[in-house]
Amino acid sequence: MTKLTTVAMIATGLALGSAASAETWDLPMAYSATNFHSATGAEFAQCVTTGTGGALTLVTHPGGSLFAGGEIKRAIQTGQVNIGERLLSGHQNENILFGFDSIPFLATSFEDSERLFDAAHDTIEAVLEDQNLHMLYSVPWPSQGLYFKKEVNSVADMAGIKFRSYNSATARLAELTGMLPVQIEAAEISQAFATGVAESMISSGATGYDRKVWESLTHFYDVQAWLPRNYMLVNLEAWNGLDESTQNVVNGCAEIAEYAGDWRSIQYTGFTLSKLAENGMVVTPPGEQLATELRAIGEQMTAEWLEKAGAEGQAIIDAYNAGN
Ligand code: PCA
Repeated sequence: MTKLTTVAMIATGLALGSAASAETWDLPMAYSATNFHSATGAEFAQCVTTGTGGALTLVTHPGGSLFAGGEIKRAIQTGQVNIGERLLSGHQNENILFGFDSIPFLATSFEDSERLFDAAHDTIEAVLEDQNLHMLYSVPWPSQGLYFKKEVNSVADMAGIKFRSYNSATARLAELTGMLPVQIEAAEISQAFATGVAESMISSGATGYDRKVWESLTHFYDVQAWLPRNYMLVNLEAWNGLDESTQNVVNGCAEIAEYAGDWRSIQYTGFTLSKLAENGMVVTPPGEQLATELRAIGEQMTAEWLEKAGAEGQAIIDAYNAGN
């Protein structure tokens, strides 16, 4: 067959040989391209594309440009896209177990977060498989602190403040502290703070840095509430449709991504907190009263989560505590 004929056949969709199985998958991500999760995702995509010799090409779309954060999981489940990255605790309303990583003051260090993830891994994997999803890797955000545009020394100081939430745990925290929750994607928060739609949030130094929140906010209290996780998820049918050698490459790249993402998250913690301070924010641990009052709220939220999560939730916490 002449070269020209082959080209013509590919062009008319009658592709031959390896070209026949080459696929391109769009990979939506919610956070800005410069964010460390997005950087890890971009490297993962490159690793898969290179490793499969282009048989599977992953094209990342950071910043919520293809699907907003809240839509990514459904898009993968329903096959609108085959792969994407998502903060799973944002779907705690669907299944309370997804919120295991947003229980206040349960696991507040990277080490504890890793152990908590190990304790929850198989349960979360099974819940995802039931939803036509397969987990490739997961990376934690740095621990969560409170941002305000004034000094706050007690829960009473928070009354009436408009609070940006990103999942139901953050919304519940707002309710219990007398604040007014409004759910806003990370990609939209600079705008929300600039226009006064929100005046505070709980998040990492990483997100505060990525979104330059010092333009609107003044205080960061490093309360170290929890470390929520992002997950790289793939549509289960699409995953099962890949041949074994492609799956092996994807798994290898996922392992590297998880390692690199963890490392980046740790490094980014100190860097971003110092950048908040350099840009004029007060970055400080909470005062004693605030810390004590938040702990009491944390205990209530833990009890509420356990009540909803039942035996499966309790088993995660027990397995985690058994390692303490
Ligand atoms: N940043 C994300 C989730 C947790 C975090 O640190 C956000 O604020 O949306």
